[in-house]
Amino acid sequence: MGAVAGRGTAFGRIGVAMTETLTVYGDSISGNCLKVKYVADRLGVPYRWIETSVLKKETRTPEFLALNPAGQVPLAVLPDGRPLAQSNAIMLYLAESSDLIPADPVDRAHVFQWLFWEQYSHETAVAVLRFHRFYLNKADADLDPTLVPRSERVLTIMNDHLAPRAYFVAERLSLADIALVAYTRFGHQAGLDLGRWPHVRAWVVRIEQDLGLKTALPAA
Ligand SMILES: N[C@@H](CCC(=O)N[C@@H](CS)C(=O)NCC(=O)O)C(=O)O
Repeated sequence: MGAVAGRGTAFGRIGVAMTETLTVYGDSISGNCLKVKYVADRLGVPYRWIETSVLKKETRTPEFLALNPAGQVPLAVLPDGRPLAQSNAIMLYLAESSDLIPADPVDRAHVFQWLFWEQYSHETAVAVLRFHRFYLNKADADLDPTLVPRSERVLTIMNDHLAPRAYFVAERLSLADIALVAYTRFGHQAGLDLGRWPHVRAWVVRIEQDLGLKTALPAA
């Protein structure tokens, strides 16, 4: 594990007020962890990032399990010492009262709709496929045969949703875009060519620009 001071970019879009430093245990290869970083940076929330490697099993040490018995990153430790797990819960906490969560109740519920879908249907396909192919170097014959069709299906659902719009909800950047872009932007590492889903590809570039990220996508 290694600590790095987080660099909020002070966009002044009112996130959670932090008087003492927030600590984030995260692995930089993980989209779930990067979501938290993207939101904190966007909102200018200061944090200390403690790099915690999944591949080195640093989430399974007794010290880490004492903080999060689920043995998973991301994990935030709030300024008052309370731990908070689950990427989307951490994002919601950080973005409280900010423009990343719409004020309109239906728009807000639509953001939640996509956050739940991301965890249940998207992350369980695209992130797992990427991990098995790119990080575990599994041969196709050794993959769960449902992973590729499930990943293609979620990208098709996203592509259809994005065809007439620029953002997932209310035509502006929200937590729905940030949650969904985290693994989608690394789709090529899962063997998924985003050129097959052009609205998704264009949206990834748009969200990366909004977040001030250098594109992760290979040249078209
Ligand atoms: N639903 C959780 C998933 C967290 C998760 O799966 N974390 C992975 C890295 S992306 C992890 O820590 N794996 C280590 C392990 O299970 O040992 C979230 O969104 O935070």
